[in-house]
Amino acid sequence: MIHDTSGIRRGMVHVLETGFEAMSGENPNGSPSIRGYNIVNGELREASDGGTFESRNPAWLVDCLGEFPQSTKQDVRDALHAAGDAFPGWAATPAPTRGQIIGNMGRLLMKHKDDIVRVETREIGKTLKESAGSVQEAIDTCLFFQSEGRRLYGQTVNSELPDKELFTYRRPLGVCGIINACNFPAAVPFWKMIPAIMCGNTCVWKSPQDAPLLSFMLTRIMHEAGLPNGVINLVHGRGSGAGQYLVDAVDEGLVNKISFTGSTPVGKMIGETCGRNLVSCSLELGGKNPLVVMPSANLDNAVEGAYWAGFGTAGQRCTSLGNLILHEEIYDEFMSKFMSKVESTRIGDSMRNDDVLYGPMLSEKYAKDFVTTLGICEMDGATKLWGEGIITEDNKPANFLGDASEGTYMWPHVYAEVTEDMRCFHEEIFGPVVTVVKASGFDHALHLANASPYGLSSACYTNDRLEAYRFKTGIKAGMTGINNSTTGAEAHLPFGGVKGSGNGTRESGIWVIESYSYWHAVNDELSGKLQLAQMDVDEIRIEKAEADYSALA
Ligand code: UN1
Repeated sequence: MIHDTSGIRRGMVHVLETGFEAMSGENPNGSPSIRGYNIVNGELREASDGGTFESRNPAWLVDCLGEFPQSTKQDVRDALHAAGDAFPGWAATPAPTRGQIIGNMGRLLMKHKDDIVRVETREIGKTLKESAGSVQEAIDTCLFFQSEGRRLYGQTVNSELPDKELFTYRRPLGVCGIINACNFPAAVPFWKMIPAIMCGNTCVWKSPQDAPLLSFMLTRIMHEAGLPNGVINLVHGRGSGAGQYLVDAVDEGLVNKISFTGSTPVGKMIGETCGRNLVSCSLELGGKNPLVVMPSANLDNAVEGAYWAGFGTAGQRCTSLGNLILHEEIYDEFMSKFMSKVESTRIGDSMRNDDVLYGPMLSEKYAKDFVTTLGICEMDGATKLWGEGIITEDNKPANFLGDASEGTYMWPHVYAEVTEDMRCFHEEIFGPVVTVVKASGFDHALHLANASPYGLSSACYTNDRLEAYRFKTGIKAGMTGINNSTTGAEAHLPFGGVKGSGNGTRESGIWVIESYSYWHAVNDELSGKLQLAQMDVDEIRIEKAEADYSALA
């Protein structure tokens, strides 16, 4: 249970008195309605210097979700010390018990799913349907790892010496620093923290600056599920402050693991810090995910997949479509079907409009960064087929619903005649834009699919089995869809990339356990004497074996 040691009310609704339902309702009066806190050792804490920042609904900027602590270096250190103090007790808790608490979290998430989904949509503007998908991914993760707590197997291994036993055990790493982007604010932190705590680690979670209320709700639910204090500690912050303090603490020896989802440049900086300290890190970074369409493909299906991969979530998934690579034979037919969908895209606030494909950008910052990066396509001289930047009341597509001045909405963008020598072919542009590249044949298409610096997700639409096989074996990527879009990983398959998309670690399923535990090899000598491995081993000589064999003949 979370204890209130804050003593602060300031006329706002107190987070522990607020039902989740109240958190999910919009509040268009412009001022924060909820006071949010860090949660350290099970206590509500404000920033040590009293600093705060606001969280606003990007679909309706007057709707302020609340005010949250702008954590200081000291706050992050306090959280790390709380996680360090909680570690021995949690590591000693039987893994099946840890799993049961995780299962309780999944069941509580199910109970509160509708409210959590509404908060996710309110805080980052994703459609209700997509928020429900993200929350379901967190639930699936809990239910998967509940039973992993009953496995967490080690091995018994035969010794080369008599009267001696060998074993392997999975051991927790210690204190994990968790940093995630806000686009999957329920699924991604749960991908990280649930296996981390299942293995017996404790965590300090720096919430994404654009989803502090949702992160607070999730941490509160984790405690209500029976999590002991100090196992998960939540710190908020806007800008690079709190996240950077967490990474800096690696140099001070306060962190045993960093798990990060975000941009490649930040991932590289974290990797360098961890590397010089020999601290393990999991890095899930950017992507420029290719989707190839070959002449044998079902074109309607391919158009559907490319459209969803490019513009679902307003293109703000790390698995979103980057380069659409079309075989020249189907180029015109594909593009005419694709463009008619793009031009009729329904965009708006999903809380107030049904059936929108996407809502606003995740926040004003994401909108600003998108517009800047989009400039690369223009500078490269790519041919713009559709898209006029920011949607305003005077500049909006036909199917924009609502009042554009209320939020941060973007047109869908399509740039054609993109070639391998252009920057926009290689750089991730996080938002609703697809760059279209023409291929002369399968080998050329595969070459293009491999030509960007990234290797996260990929897809190929074809009904030629040999082509599908050659794509699967020839593509360098962590994930591949055959006749499917680039997005949509499931919670029990390994998620992650190669090349510029990460350092080879994986999230999800049994594979992630490698990232949050180390193998401990133990030998138990029962003979009562010193037996030397390799040296005291009975030698079976070939000459003797040959002699024995000849005797038989
Ligand atoms: C991300 O964008 O960081 O596969 C995660 C997908 C989602 C997860 C995306 N299940 O698109």
